Amino acid sequence: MRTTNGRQFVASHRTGGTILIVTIWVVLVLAGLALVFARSMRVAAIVSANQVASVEAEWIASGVCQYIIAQLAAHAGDAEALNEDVPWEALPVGQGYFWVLRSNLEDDRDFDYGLTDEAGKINLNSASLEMLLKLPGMTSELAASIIDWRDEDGDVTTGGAEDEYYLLLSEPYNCKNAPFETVDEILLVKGASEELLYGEDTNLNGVLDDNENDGDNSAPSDNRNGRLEGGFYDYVTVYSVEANTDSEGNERINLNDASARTTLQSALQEVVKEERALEIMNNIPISPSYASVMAFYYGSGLKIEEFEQLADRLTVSDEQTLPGLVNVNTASKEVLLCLPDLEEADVDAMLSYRQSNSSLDSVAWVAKVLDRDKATAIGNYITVRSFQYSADIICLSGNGRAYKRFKAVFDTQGGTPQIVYWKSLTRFGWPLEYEIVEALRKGKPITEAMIGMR
Ligand SMILES: [Ca+2]
Ligand SMILES: [Ca+2]
Ligand SMILES: [Ca+2]
Ligand SMILES: [Ca+2]
Repeated sequence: MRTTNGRQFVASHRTGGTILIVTIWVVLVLAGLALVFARSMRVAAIVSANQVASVEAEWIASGVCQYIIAQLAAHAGDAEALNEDVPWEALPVGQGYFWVLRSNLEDDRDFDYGLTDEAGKINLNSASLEMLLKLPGMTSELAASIIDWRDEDGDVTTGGAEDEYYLLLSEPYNCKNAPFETVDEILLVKGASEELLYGEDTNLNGVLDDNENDGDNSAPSDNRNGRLEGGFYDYVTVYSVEANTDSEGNERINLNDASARTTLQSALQEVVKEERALEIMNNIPISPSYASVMAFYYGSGLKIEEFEQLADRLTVSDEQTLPGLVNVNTASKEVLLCLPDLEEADVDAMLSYRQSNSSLDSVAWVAKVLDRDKATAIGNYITVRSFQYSADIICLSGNGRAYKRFKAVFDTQGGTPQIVYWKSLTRFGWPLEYEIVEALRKGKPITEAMIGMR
């Protein structure tokens, strides 16, 4: 019995031990599961918080569009006021913030904010081969291929490409043989690459970031020379176009239309005495064929003060719209250098004249700065008006957890500004100071120092 009892005791003792071990395991497994659930709930909570932040950033973007449309409507055609009178950085929307970033073409250490005037750029659809070739970083292969891409025919420009080239690619497609509809489309053209388009500025912020100045230590590969060699992305557009009317929307006088002679004479008489008007009319051939309004100025013997008052009302074309004219009041140095025959000294003279003179409301001022040959050479490529503006919109949620970045293009022709292009740029990364994101995540405010100079 004793033995049995002893055995029973040992057996029940063993059973108790087994139960205890099983219980411990169950508790351990349950505790583990609880931990796993807690963790996944925490992750889910973070994920949904991030999703909320992401949606918030998305909503800020639609608010920004309304802001831009309102500003464009309030400052119609006045690129200067849009830049100087309107704030574009760290503007609060709800809990979050937005910026409208633009490349600072004069200083690769500092950010610049505001809308970008598309008329201050070279239009891929109307620029000549010579003009394209003068873009920073452009190759002769790509320039020729741009011409072939947009022209209707299948004749290959030297170095260019038509169907024969594109149809032999591993993923073949046709040569477009029609105008560019977006700037990104250029990446389909022979000889084009993101390296040529964006240069060292791979996050498209116009600023030399650490990884853009460390050689091959981190992407992109760069020349580590302390300067940002960007591509030609900031200098090209496909959007610039204006109606061939004067600033008040009236039809212009076509100088090459012999039947418009009487209208021209009356227009002259509004500016000068009748006698002087007749004197000028005598200098105009019966069948005129002026290459540009600028050529008319030099051929007619008008004084520059007289021409200034008339230039906006004149044209040499019977086209309804004039695509791709470069706004000489807003274009960057690099863009002005692409205009026919212009050299650095000419462009510097234009920039300094532009800086010290306001209300340049016709292209006549160019004739005060350039000699006759040069002013005539660029005469048909220039304007002083802008109707299309692009915006690089950065939206950040109030808690700093999510941001969105978009490129948008607005067209103000015909009154209410319209969005004609919208694309996410979020993949290019957070382009501003990282301190901004860190501050918001800690619930601290954004300071001036984070927005301005690096
Ligand atoms: Ca073609
Ligand atoms: Ca950069
Ligand atoms: Ca690098
Ligand atoms: Ca560099």
